[in-house]
Amino acid sequence: MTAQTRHRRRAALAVPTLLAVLALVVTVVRTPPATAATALTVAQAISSQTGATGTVTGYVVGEPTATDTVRTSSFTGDTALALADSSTQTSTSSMLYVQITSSYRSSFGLLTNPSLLRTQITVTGTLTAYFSHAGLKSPTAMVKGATSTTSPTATATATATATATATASSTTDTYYANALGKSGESLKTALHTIISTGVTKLSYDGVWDALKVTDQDPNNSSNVILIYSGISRSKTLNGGDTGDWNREHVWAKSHGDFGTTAGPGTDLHHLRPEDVTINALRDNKDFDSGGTAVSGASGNYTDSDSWEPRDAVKGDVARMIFYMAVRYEGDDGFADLEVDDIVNNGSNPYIGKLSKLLAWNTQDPPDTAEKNRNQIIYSTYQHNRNPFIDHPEWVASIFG
Ligand SMILES: [Ca+2]
Ligand SMILES: [Ca+2]
Ligand SMILES: [Ca+2]
Repeated sequence: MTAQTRHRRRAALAVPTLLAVLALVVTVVRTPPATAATALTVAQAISSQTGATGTVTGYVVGEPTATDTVRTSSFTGDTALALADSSTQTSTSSMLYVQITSSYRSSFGLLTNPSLLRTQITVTGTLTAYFSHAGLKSPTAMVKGATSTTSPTATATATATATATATASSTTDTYYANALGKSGESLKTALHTIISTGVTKLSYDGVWDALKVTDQDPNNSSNVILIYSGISRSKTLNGGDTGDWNREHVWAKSHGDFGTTAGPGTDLHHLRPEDVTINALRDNKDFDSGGTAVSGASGNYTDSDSWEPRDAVKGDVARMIFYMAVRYEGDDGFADLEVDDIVNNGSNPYIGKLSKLLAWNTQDPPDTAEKNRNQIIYSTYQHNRNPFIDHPEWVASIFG
């Protein structure tokens, strides 16, 4: 009965093509040293990590993602860039890592502006370590090109207000810089801010097309994989009839009553394709072990008050639930979603069962497909990440 039209949609992941931009070799004409507003070179900024304010001119040479790692293609975010005195510099020890705060990300983030690579910019901010590396944080001005200002901008003027901020671990990327070293409630608070900043909210219609990309079958680009049943089904069979797949809210809509307006009801981090009939069987049940085998969804079990997903997605489900609890804190017009250790939560803004979800997070760690999905949502759709896919150990710190 399936005479299906196959649309071959190639998921066009915008991988920035790096043309070998041969920068014109320009002799940098340096402003005479006597001029008050001369910007620092990158070398000078690296040797002036005093916590004072400084203005630096340099070439954008990549995106730092760890102390010793600077990406020059396939950028992952808009939160940091690396500057050097030479546009072709590859040694990280000759680079200054610049924090890009939210107001500058749309103009200076490399994910959004890959063509900035190898161009000259001028940045004013605090000369202090970023990522355990020579850096500039909390920029107060970022402009393209070399500055020619004659205003008496302070250059490395010693101030007594240098704040000693903790430096980031070399193993963690810039996206989580403000969460590093924290635990428990303060980690949750920091992550809430990070994953709620600069987010693009999809429409419920937009979710259809996004799921065809985020949940594409790796072995068949015409299909999506259904979360619970694990079945590969044609992308074109999205809809509401028997045999179609539709949009499963892993955090059931009724648990917080958020519906399908832009917000939690359209958040791709917990939306997955599922067969219409199986989706209805899961209904709004909490998660727990046990019950009888679900017909048509091998490895899943259910009873009157709970749903047990198949082993391969137990951890995925847990991390989606934990993401929702951190992302939605009641400060944006929607309910404060939280995890508790019971079933039968009904329409309360809670989902259980915490003890099971903690175990499932450990039992089924993130795999390549789950990480890839997180990256696509970040780079192409919502511009936020599920921290528990990147750092599953944070689950126990916050919820354990
Ligand atoms: Ca049960
Ligand atoms: Ca899994
Ligand atoms: Ca919450």
